[in-house]
Amino acid sequence: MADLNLREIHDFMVSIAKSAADRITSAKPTTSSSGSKKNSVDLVTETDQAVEKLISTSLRDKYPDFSFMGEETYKPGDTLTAAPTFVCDPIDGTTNFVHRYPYVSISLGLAVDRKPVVGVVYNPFTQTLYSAIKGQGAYLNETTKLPLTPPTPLETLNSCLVAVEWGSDRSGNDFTVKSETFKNLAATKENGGGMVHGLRSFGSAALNLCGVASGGLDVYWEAGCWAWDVCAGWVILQEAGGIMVDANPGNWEPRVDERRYMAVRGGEGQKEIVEEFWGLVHGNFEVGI
Ligand code: LIP
Repeated sequence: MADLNLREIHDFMVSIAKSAADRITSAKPTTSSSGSKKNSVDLVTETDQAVEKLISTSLRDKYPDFSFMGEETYKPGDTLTAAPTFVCDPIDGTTNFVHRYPYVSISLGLAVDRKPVVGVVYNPFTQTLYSAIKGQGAYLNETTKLPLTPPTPLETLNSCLVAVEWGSDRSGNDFTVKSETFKNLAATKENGGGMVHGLRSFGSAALNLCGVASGGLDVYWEAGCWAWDVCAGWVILQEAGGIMVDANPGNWEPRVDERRYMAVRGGEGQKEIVEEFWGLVHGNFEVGI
C-alpha cells in the first residue's frame, strides 16, 4: 500500500461519484425497475446496473490493476482478496430510490489487504459528500471535519439514538434475532430493556455509517448487508473516531465481508456501550457464518 497515492485515488473516486449523480437524480425508477433479486423487497433497478457500469468502467480505465467488487455484478463465491479492490454499491438505498425518498447514496470504497482505506459516500439528491482516507481524517463535503461536534462520552444505551434496519429477510432465525432485539432495545429498563431514546431505519447502510461518523447517531446495528454497503462508510466511521464490531456478541474485529456489523460513534465509553448492546441481542445471526 505504501506506493499507492490514496489522495489521488480519493479525488478520482469523488469525481466519479459526482459524475454519476445525474444518472440517479434524473432516473424514473418506477418505470425502470428490472425485477427483484432474493424476494419482492430486495429491489434492483436498471439505474443501479447502469451506474455501476459507469463507475466500474471509469475505475478500470484509470486503475487497470485494481480489482472491482460491485453489488450488481457480484456472483456467489466471489471473495474480497488482499489486492487493492474498489468496493461499490452504485445506489445504496435502492428501496428509497424506487419510492423517490431522497435518502440514497453512491457508496464507493477502496480496500487494501481487505481493510477499507478510502471511502466516498455521496448523496446525489442532497449533494452531500462524506469521505475519508485512512490516517487523514473524515470530512463532510471535503471541508468540515467529522464528527461535526466534539464527541461527548457515551454513557448508557438509554441515552442513545440507534439506527437499525429490517433488511430484506422477513422470516427465519435472523428475522427473529432482529425483531426481538428491536423490542429489547426499546423496552424499559425495568423490563430488562435498553430504553434507547429511539430506533431509526433510514434505509441506507452507508448513510447510517456516516450518521454515526457525524455524531448524530450513536450506534448502528445491522446484519445481512454486504461489503459494498459498508466498505466506504467503515473508513469514514473509523477516521471520525468510531469503531466497527460484529452485530453478534463477542467479535471485536469483524471482516469487511462479515455481513454483521455494529458501528459506535467516537467518544469515551465505546467498549461499555458495545457490551451493553450485545447483552440485549436475542440469540445469534446466522448470516455470514
Ligand atoms: C441496502 C442497505 C440497507 C439494508 C438492506 C440493503 P441496497 O442496500 O443499505 O441498509 O438494510 O439490506 O443491503 O440494497 O439499497 O443497495
